[in-house]
Amino acid sequence: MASSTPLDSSVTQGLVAERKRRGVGGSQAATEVPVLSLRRYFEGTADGKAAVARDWDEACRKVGFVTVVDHGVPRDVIDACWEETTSFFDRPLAEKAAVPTSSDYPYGYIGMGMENLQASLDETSRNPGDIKEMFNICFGTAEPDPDKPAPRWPAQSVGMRRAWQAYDAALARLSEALYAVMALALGLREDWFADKVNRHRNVIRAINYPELRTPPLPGQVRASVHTDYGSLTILRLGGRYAGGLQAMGASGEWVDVAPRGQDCFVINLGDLMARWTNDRWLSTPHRVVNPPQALAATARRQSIAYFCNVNMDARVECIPTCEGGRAKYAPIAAGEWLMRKHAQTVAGQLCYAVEEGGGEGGGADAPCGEAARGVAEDDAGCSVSLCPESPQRPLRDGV
Ligand SMILES: O=C(O)CCC(=O)C(=O)O
Repeated sequence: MASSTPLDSSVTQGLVAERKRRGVGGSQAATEVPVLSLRRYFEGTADGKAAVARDWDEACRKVGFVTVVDHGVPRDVIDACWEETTSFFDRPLAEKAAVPTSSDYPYGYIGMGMENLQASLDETSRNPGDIKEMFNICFGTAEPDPDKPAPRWPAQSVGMRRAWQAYDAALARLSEALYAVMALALGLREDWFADKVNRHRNVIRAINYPELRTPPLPGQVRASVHTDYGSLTILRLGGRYAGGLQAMGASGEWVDVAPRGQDCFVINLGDLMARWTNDRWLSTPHRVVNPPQALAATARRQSIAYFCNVNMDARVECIPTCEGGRAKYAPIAAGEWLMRKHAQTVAGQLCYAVEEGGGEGGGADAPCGEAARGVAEDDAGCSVSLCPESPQRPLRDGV
């Protein structure tokens, strides 16, 4: 367990109070994330499926996080995606940033310090941007979905495309199995979610947390406290230092979410699922804290989050078996909810300055100028400067 960092402690307290007000459950005693094998679900017997569904229900009521093993995703598919992702992040910043996230493309590259996840909980948050860079893709499904932008890739990415596509297909299959487990856990028909996710907008988000060669800004962490927005997140963790992910307990205490062995996924629920289930299941606040000082210079970390998002036009309203006499939330359209949350985290304080080949922060084209304080060097020798005190500044490339 770890204590709160100064800048997120007020957010943590606010979250605890707000969750109490909403009557959100959760176990005070949840000191670790349960491990769940999907083997009995895949074996296909009614008893086996029911047992998995029961354990899933308990984990989601008490913790909102579960570590899944025997998940059925082939190891070579995971490894290929993992390695292509590491190679992508090793490329020069200019190549990565050539496919930026933008108002008409909410995927693509998001650079160091450009996202402040805490702002999704508190729009007035002015804490420094998170110390990570990301690349996002949404493949969609075979169903017609004319509004969905086609995936955009960096140059020379044939291997990456192939590996990510295979990963997406395998994780989509895993998510289908998990939706079936969830339906059984909620006392619904096994295929209850099927027509709500047949045009899903699942997103692969690869995240690189580079080695920390200079001290972070006060309160700056790898990923600030947030809840996820969609239905569920399937996370693969690794790198030289895989630690740092923490889930918040009912009293605001932080519990380390340690990956168990090599072949598991950490799964957590998002806000949409909490609403859908009338808070029977938890969308648990979490964060990624910085590595211990002594390890920081070598503590590169990588994660690949698979965000499961339902059909954009799905109407999310209290699932009948979860009503318990009163639906707490008004119905919402899934897509609107998602885009509003996304916009909150990348608007506001975002800017960064880049000098190819190293150098001090605030180069010739640096939007931050002298104000830049946090400087990290990426593997390609670029200096990346974070300037949290320059809100509302336009991003590079007119984003
Ligand atoms: O990298 C991790 O371990 C967690 C990332 C995360 O929580 C997120 O991006 O929503």
